[in-house]
Amino acid sequence: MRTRTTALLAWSSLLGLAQAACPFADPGALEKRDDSQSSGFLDQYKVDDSDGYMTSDVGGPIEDQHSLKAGIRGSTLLEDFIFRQKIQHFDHERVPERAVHARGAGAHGTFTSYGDWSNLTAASFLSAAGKQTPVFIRFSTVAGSRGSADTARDVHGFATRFYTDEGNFDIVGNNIPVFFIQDAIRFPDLIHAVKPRPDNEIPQGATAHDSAWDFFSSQPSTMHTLMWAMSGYGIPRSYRHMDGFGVHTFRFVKEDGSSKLIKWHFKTLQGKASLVWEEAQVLAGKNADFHRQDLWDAIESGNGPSWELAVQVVDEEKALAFGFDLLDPTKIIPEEVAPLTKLGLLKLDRNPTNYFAETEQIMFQPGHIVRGIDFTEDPLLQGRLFSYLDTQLNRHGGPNFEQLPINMPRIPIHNNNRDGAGQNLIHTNIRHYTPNTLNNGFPLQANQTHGRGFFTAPGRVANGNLVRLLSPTFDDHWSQPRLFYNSLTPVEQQFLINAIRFETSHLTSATVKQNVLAQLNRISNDIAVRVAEALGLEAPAPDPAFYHSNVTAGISIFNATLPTIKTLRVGVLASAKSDAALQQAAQLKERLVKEGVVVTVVGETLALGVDQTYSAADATAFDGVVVVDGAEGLFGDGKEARSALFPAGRPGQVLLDAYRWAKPVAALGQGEKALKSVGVPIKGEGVFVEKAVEELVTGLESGLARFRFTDRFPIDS
Ligand code: HDE
Repeated sequence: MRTRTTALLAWSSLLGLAQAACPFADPGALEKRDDSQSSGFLDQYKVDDSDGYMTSDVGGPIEDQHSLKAGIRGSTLLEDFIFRQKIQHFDHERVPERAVHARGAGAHGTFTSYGDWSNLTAASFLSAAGKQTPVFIRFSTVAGSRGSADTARDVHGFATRFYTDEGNFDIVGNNIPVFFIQDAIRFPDLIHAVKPRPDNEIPQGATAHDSAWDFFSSQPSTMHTLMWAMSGYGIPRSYRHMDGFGVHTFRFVKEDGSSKLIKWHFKTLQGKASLVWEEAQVLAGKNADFHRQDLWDAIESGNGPSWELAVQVVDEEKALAFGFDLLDPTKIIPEEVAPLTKLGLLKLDRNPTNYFAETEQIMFQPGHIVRGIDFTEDPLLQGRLFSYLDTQLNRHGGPNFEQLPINMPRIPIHNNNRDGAGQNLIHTNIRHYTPNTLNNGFPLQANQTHGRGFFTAPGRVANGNLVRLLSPTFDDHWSQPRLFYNSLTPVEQQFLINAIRFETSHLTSATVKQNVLAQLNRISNDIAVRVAEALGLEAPAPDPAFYHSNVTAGISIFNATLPTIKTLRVGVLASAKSDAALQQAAQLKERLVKEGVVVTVVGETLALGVDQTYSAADATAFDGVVVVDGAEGLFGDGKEARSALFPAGRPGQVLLDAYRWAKPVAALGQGEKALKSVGVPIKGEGVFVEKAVEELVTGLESGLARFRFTDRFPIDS
């Protein structure tokens, strides 16, 4: 095993050679070190236990299954250093979980630039077509604790680290392009309101309670993000099927110092897809790891997800030109106003080796910025620049967290920061101050012209009277939530209303309910009336001064077809007692697997050819379900349907749930009887009944790409 110190020595010698000529003075010098960026960087830290004897932490071989005692039945001795070391390490295994975004999963990958984007930014990782940069992405939910269910309704974190050849760059974003509040100073209030009650710690990972909606309705800047979270965006089908957003407006800075405002977007190439609410709730109990499992499995099967990294670019002078302030993080820039420029492709292809070392210890910061990218005055972003550093100090317990392998830049670090808890580096420079003459002035100061240093956009100006206020250009909280609502399909609007009905039905405070209706009414009287109906309350009168009929593209999730059905999951409901059924299931599986579909054959027992039993199978595990010829007996009222091998009615439940949750369902031959017996309309959309495998596959493929047949859901009349 190569140690960290050896790796750094290798760097030092590399630098030592170059020092005379000062590597940073040569803009090309860093580029020449691209070999440092191999995805094997972490390998040098891996510990391989595949042979050898167990040792103590300091290297002596030991046996650790019995503690040292005075006599065979006697007390354990304090001198037992083997016992103490083992238990002590165990007692200290946990670090504080993230205050928010505690529940998550991550993976490694690569970003490849589509071109030389020096016309937009001096960022090195965007400087040439084909240039590759290692990345790590961590996806998360916000409110739940580390052990909470993946499918809780929530905003989802989408945090990306680029290990660029000019230092680490993080986009610590979300799957929703806007945020609840406009000034960072209110963040603790938001999180206190959303998290479980302080007395009984209920509910876990859920906003369906008085405090959350009390805050939302008292703080109308939350309305826009709330609309997104109550829609399909709050319950994505997987991390792979969601877009990512940087949320704030940032700046691209060019070599000549000029800058433009930008918004970051990650566009999923898997297509956007969402669960339906009841399914997400069932999943929380059936498989709390649904999203992390999905990401893990997709990568293990060689089908790692991809996104296109894109930006909306806007001239600084236009910061107030669109009827809102670009510094306000509760606003999107509609794509009609500022189209996306696609900068490159990001692909995840490697799962972590160790969850704690990589996913848990990666410490993102919006302040991890590289040359060519700069901040804006967005007061939410400004506050985050403090919070993330502070939180990492708390989680790690000291200032050397950037030295953890997953956090380490892939380039050498030179500065006068020293010592601190967990210092891993052995600094050889005894003149650790600047300016100095005794170390020939090294390390040198790098700026825009010398050493390709980070530079703040020279065009940025800051002055003004000191005020504790928010700009009046941040005042409109209702037009964009309405834009969002107008841009959904009628079924998606119904889903959103149902979600708000679900949440507000949990409220006990009459005042909060009234406040919620008042805020919703400013977005849309339609929403207020429909929510009020479920609450048994009067909706406020319409307030046309707030209403408009604008729409924007790219919001609807359910009206688009997925670009690929690879990795989607199909359950083939068969019977272990019918050879014909198993044969047909095998044929169907072979055919669908060719399309990259993951197929699970379900039977009463784990007979040959059966992957899962009916006692464990569930519609939540499948994107589509097929009943084969010969399995129909399991669905009727006959003896077989009441087998002790599975809970009463389970095969029919799997089929019916798949249908109720709008998934494609299909039957081969006599399997049709199963559909009829559970009440699935044979001629309905997304229901495929065929005699031959090939025809069925054609129908099912189109059904999977369509993903959900939402016309199965009733809409308020
Ligand atoms: Fe965060 N946020 N946040 N946040 N956030 C954290 O940092 C915070 C905000 C986001 O996978 C914490 O390392 C403040 C917006 C993600 O490790 C903490 C404010 C957006 C993650 C923190 C915000 C985010 C975090 C907790 C208001 C989308 C998980 C642990 C000013 C653009 C990153 C940590 C990961 C995590 C503070 C608002 C995204 C406490 C003060 C807006 C994806 O520092």
